[in-house]
Amino acid sequence: MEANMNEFLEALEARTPGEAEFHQAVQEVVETVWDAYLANPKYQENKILEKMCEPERTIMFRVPWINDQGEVEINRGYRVEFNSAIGPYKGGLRFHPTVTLSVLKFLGFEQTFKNSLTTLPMGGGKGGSDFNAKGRSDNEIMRFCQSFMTELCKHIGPNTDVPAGDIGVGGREIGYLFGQYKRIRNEFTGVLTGKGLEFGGSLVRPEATGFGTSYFANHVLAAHNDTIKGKRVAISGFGNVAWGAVTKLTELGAKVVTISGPDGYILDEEGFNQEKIDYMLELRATNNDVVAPYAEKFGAKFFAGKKPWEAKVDMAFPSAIQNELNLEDAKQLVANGCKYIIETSNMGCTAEAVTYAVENCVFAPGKAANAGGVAVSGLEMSQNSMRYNWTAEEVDEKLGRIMKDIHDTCVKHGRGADGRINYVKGANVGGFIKVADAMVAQGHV
Ligand code: NDP
Ligand code: 8G0
Repeated sequence: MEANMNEFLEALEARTPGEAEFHQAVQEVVETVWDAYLANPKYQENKILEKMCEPERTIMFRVPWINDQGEVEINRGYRVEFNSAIGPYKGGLRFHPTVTLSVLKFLGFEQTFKNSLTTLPMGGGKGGSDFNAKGRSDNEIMRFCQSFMTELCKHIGPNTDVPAGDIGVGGREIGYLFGQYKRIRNEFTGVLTGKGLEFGGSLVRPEATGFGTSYFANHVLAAHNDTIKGKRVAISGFGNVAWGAVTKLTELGAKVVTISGPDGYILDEEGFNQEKIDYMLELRATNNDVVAPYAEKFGAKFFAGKKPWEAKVDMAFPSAIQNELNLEDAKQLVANGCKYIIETSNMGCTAEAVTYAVENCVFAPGKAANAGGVAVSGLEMSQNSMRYNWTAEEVDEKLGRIMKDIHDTCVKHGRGADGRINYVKGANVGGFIKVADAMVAQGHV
């Protein structure tokens, strides 16, 4: 069995050379679902895992645009339509200089299982560009978004593929992308999520990922007879997801002591309050890639070029970008008394860090912990289809229920004979079975 699994992974690597992030994401899933895969002969007859590892469609395109100096700039655009077995492709768009095909393939692959876990009918996809927004004017960002959508609009639609934001794509970019889609297609539909409230957005979507991860953390703590009250928390990043997590964790009684940016991290022993939380939004809107000004403004400490995992905390929430927490970081956290790592960025931890954390503390994987974002995107799609809006309380209540269901699924498939919950296995098996069964039912497509 072991030999077969290794052969499977070797064949995948040979077929997709150089796609390190994609291999990392696939390996984690394959290792944890292999028993479930072998247990059902239909999965093997239908080569379900092989199919799952090959995107249904990959679109790559040129994005030409004119900068404020009147020069032409060229970026590369992508949409990886990974799996539509249980619903239209759904997943964000990332604009960041680190974007490659491998990064978007890992994200689209993970998205398929995550979306399955949400209980909503959404397939998996991801897209984006290597565009770097740093130092760009608002007009440049609009022109870039318009050029990007001029091609993308041929491939998406409310019943086909529904993108949203991700790193570097927030409310402003979604507005420009939606405007261009509507202009070219002459259709007002729910083709994107994360829209402004005036044109079909859902209440609680901006908060959803950070709120959802906090609700998930609460269930993890309860399952370990523990409570969030008074917990010291390290968060990385200072974007949309970090903001939502700081807000809800603070409200639930935790003390968040760090946020971070590419320039280093902030240690604020006082914890956050509303003024500091509001300031995170201002910092992010500057497009300057720095958190250091927070330290000056609020008298906190700033550690240039360092990651927040050296701080002494009870819980860590990586919330920035993939592989931002490595084995050394995980060891340091655990040595300093950290009991919970709640992965909130996608693949925020390296494979070695995950293995170590699963054995030495409680580890929740991103595809379970951060699923609240895409879940509320699914609720935005439902509201758009109904041409009706739910209140913030209704959306938040549905989000809370979905996060509880995801936690229950993790426990169902992840609890071992010793009683410990392996959340990585639970999330992967739970997400896998639903997609696999749908694929078997739909034949060789
Ligand atoms: P944002 O663009 O709003 O924020 C990302 C933040 O991380 C930025 O502040 C970015 O700074 C910072 N960052 C990038 N690289 C580093 C680094 N090496 N160290 C520290 N900070 C860094 O994106 P989101 O908050 O939306 O996304 C954050 C993570 O959450 C991503 O992994 C995303 O895939 C995931 N996620 C997002 C969801 C959503 O609904 N938005 C849903 C589920 C998961 P800079 O831009 O200056 O590089
Ligand atoms: O709403 C979405 O489809 C979306 C946006 C950004 C990230 C994610 C994710 O689940 O990683 C989903």
